[in-house]
Amino acid sequence: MPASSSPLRGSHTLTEILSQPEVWRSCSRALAEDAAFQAMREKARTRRPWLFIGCGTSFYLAEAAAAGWSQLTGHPARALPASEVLLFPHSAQLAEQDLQAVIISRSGRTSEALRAAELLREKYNVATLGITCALHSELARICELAITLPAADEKSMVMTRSFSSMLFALVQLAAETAGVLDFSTSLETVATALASSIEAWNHRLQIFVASHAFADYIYLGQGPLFPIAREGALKVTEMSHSYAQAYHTLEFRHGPKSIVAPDTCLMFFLSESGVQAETEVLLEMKELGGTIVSVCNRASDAVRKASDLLFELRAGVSQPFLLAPFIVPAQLLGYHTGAKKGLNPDEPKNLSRVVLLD
Ligand code: F1P
Repeated sequence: MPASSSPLRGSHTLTEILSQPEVWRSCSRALAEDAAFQAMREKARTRRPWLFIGCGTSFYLAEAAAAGWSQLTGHPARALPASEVLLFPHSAQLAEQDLQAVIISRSGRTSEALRAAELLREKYNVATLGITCALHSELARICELAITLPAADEKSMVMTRSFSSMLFALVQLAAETAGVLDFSTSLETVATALASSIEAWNHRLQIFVASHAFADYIYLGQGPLFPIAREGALKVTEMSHSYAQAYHTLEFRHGPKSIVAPDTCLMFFLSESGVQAETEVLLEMKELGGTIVSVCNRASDAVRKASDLLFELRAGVSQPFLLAPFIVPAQLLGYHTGAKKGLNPDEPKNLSRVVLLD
């Protein structure tokens, strides 16, 4: 990046996207020394079910964290937007005994998230864990315990490394609580795999975006990858003001596939356990003329042949460790599509870094 006085439009976002492998490593090291994280690891052994809560990107993070939590611990976990906890507390089932709430907020200031934390703690006497990137945050003041990841904080209004780093922190808590595997070895495997690919991924996406014009962006994922698909759609919407939708992969056949055309960009997040059924949808959409972008750990020949653009991580880790790295191609697609339109991905139109309500 040229050392000019004013940063290039959108440079914060790109720098923060490319910094993820190193930031994941430093966050994980910091958590090993973090008193709140260690205290939560002890408490977590007896707490269930788990309710993950957030707004915007932090809500999709909550959904991915809940899926990863259940996969790693075998314990029940679910996710809700903070607004649902506030507006429909009864259907949020907050009176469950030993319920553990996790409130996620990069800024630690989002009004809905703070109000949900207060309601859970004061009215429903629910255990509250806050997770944020902001030091000395309001959220940390309200919650019983709070994990803070300042290394993952961002200058960009758009959440990228904060999303993936806070997700990895919750995967680390789940893995260490369940004692199922050596978290740091798996994290190092993923960080090394991405670090060796991310510059090439960035270059290939820049060329792909420059040589295509899309009318619609579709993101498809099943199970724990559905929230990743939702976050992918939000990234291209925030950074390039494009119209995007996310679906469970097999659900896309039940109506939405009517829009597929060559100017439809379909990004598939392929899971390890459902890949055969997901690939059948991918091949069908290729037949219908869609432009296919595939994100997976290792591609089959059929996926490799049918993909217009393919991202393989090639890391020997279990599914919960693939959630964070899989969002990177979607972050880069959103960034380069916004930059191509002459927009500033650091400061999307109509958005504020924090949604503050009176
Ligand atoms: C949540 C959020 C962001 C969004 C925008 C507004 O913020 O919705 O996801 O990109 O910046 O705020 P936070 O509660 O995680 O700080």
